Amino acid sequence: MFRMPPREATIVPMSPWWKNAVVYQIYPRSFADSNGDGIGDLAGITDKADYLAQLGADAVWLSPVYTSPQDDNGYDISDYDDIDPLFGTLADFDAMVAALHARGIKVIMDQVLNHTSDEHAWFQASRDKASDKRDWYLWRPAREGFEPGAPGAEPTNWSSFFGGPAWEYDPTSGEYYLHLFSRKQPDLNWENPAVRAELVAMMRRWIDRGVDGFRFDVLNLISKTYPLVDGVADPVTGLCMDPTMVLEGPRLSEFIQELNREVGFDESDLLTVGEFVMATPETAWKHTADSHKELGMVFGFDHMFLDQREGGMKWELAPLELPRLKQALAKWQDALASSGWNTLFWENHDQPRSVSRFGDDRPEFRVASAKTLGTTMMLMRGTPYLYQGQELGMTNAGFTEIEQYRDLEGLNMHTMATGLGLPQPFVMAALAAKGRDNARTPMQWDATPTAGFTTGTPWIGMPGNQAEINALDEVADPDSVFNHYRQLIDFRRRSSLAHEGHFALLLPDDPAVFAYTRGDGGQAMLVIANWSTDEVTVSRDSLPAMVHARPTLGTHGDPLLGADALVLRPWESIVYCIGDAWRLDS
Ligand code: ISL
Ligand code: CA
Repeated sequence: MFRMPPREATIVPMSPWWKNAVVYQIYPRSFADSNGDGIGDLAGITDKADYLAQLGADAVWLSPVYTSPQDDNGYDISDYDDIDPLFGTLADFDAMVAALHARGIKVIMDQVLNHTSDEHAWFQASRDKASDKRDWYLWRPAREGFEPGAPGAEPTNWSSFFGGPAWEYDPTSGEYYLHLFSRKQPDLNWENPAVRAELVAMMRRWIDRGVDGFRFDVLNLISKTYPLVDGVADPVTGLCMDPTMVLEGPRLSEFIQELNREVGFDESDLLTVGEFVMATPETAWKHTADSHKELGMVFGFDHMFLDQREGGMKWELAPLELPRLKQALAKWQDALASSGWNTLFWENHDQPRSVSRFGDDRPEFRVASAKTLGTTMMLMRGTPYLYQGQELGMTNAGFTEIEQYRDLEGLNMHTMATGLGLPQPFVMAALAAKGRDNARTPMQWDATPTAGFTTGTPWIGMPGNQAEINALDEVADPDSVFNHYRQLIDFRRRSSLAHEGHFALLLPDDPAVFAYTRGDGGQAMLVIANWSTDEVTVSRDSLPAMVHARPTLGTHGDPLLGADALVLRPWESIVYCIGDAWRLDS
């Protein structure tokens, strides 16, 4: 009943390669453990290379595996040129790259350039006022009129992203250093050309080692606006919680263009993606339009802010309204329609599991909703990023006790909220819904007690549903979430519409249906998805004529298409195509 493009169908791929790619994000610590210490590692990834090829990943993005005290699970780097012993050695890294390259899978490294670990040799040297590294970080004296180290003496009133002041007092030199994240993540001073040159040289060494691209952590924080001044204080914390104080500084484009040129993004044909805190479609365009010579694409988070109180913190839960989600995504699709490029994602290592957050993880809806989230995302215009386990429909962790959590962001929030006297059930519910640990539970490879992730004790607990959700069973089951993603990836690879077709949102105000077209006229694709647990009826008048066509892909078998209406079952999604480059159903 479904019609996929024939195997031999070839399309002319768009250039550069990463516009056609599907990227699979690996959080190494939680992917596969090869030596039984309970922590995933590089040899574990190498062991799973066939699985990644079977899914159809074109590239993997590895969260940081560099030497690190692991205060923020590797986003605190103490040596950019080596592998943390937790994850293996440089030889293990080379073996992993070789195994992935042998299967046509490229390797994207995470680069944390805004800050280092406080245990990095640069920062250690920088603690000494006389050192030539002093200026590599942002050191400032106490606020005027305040005793250094006294309450309120921080140079500005900024909050760190992880809670508490963004300045740490260093008694030896009597000054403070800036850390927009944890106190073990001091911010580098990008105004200093020696810092920039060192980072460029380091990235070139990784390219020489064979890596194919970079994901840049919090890249829009690297250029600060000087002088550093107070912002409006939040009445509860007394700190300025407004990140716009530190975003998109005046030299941001200049710094990124310099990276592009000096690292050689184009010459080395790199995939480059910047994580942009609170990006707007306009800033995304600014930094990704071809002629601006900055980045391939950016991660924006507009669609990740819709299930929280508007203007509030991510912990302040609010129900998600589908029209707002559709409009948020469509806005990005439109803004980057003619130049610039989008990223497409529902998950990463900082976000809850999409099936629990946007879908419905109850047993009767989990598979259908996970598939429909996949259909909806994978056929928009841009480069899709799948996060490990998303292709299995993995769920949130289901933790109920604070002892089960590992992530410093969640633990800090818990301490702070408890200190403020907020009721425990309220705090625990926020953590259970939004905590970053939801995405960090071990990858579920099989139904055994440790899910085939380790022979030891996993570093973090698991949801306990590996009997129902695991790779071994899903690979074998043609109706699994895994095989739906595999089909979507396969279809996408062979459809020129999926790559290039113009995006248009249909039924923007419909509270349950997510529908859009790609392309126009004689060449078009319709994606129609029921994002609810009810059956919904969509009149044929409101849909393009191509609903006559035989569907290309779907989640529920033959569509329920009547003379006047298409009936969508709970979480059903269907894809129709006419006149795609492979010319079926025309
Ligand atoms: O998670 C977020 C969006 O909901 C933002 O807070 C933001 O994306 C995040 O805090 C920045 O994340 C990146 O840098 C952090 C690190 O902890 C994250 O894991 C990383 O993705 C500091 O390096
Ligand atoms: Ca290990």
